[in-house]
Amino acid sequence: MENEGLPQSSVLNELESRLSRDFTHSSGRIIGSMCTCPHPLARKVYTRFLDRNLGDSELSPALVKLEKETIHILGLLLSNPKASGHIVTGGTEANTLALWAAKKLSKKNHCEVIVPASAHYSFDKAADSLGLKMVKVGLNSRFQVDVEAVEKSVNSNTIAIVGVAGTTGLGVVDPMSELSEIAVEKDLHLHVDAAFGGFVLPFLKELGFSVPDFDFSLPRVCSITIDPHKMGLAPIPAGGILFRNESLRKAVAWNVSYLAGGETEQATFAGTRSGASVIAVWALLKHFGKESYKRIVRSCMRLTWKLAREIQNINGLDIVTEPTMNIVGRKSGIFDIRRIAQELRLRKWAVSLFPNHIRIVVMPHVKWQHIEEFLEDLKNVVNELGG
Ligand code: 0PR
Repeated sequence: MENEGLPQSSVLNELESRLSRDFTHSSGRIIGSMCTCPHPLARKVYTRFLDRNLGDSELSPALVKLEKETIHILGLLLSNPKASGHIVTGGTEANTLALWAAKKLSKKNHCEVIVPASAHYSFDKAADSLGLKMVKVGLNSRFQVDVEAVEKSVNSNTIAIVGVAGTTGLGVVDPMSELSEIAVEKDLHLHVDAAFGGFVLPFLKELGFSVPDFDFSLPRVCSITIDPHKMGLAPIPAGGILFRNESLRKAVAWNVSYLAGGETEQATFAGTRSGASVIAVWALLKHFGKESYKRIVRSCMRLTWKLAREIQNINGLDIVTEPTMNIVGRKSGIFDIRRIAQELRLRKWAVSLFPNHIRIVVMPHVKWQHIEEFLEDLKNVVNELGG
């Protein structure tokens, strides 16, 4: 640290110039990420209420009420007006809280959790930190978890099953109603990771597409992750954990007695936590209503289908599977997919590389003009590699 600080203007100038070299969502070049430009209203309320801390919740009863209303709206979206939960730092915290609750309520000594091979790496972190054994189960030909293998993996140590509604790699939805049947039969906690799909599937359904049941409408779905900072257009950090009822949430609640606002209860990993995040999510839910989210999902899906069709028209390339949501997996039986990704990155496209495919996520900041420019570069790369 310098002895004497710099003037604000020189700090700002330095930041502008250094950070301008990084990728931005608004450029349309980030096409492999699940984040997007936060909506202007969310930016406005976020900065306006930046000082609010939900960690000392008794200082802000109005804010606590706003969080409850936010969870109630999300609960209604996921077929459960009685859902209880919190806006947290992201999908990682939400998934970890869900498994923590399952572990605490199970009272078993050696806990195992059954997780699809396609699940996000946050479950590896959760299992490692909570001391759970993770049992990874393979996928069927449609990249969904193999339900029979899940059933066979259940044993006396199993405490929970995880299903994903919108996998990180391909946006696939696991056969949740079958997982629910197993969870009912074996008396297990079923956690649904809809970190991405939570803000897509309900609106796709309203748009008239056939969407499998994945939410609290299914028995034994005990918790759901749904992240506003993905398709909800909220500023980072804003994840969501919803429990089926208050007693599940209470399983991870901690009493803190000495705070400025008085005694409080925290059921999140973070102590001090952003009230501004909650306020921004509340503002967006109120401002957008279902209709605006439907419009956003519809326009992302239109571009996704167009992109999927165009990829199939390029010699040597194919899609991994028909897109369920606004994620396209691109593979090649001829070219080394790593080389393609490398060449695209040299052309300043931020694509995401999985072991066997390149993932494109058509977020709201991605417009058709970006997709066209991208396809042009992709064709050039394939021509060059094809030689
Ligand atoms: N569950 C699923 C299904 C996810 O896809 C993700 C993250 C998580 C949980 C964890 O969420 P948090 O990252 O909020 O803790 N999915 C994105 C991914 O791994 C996160 C991301 C977003 C990564 C933007 C990069 C990026 O530029 O791809």
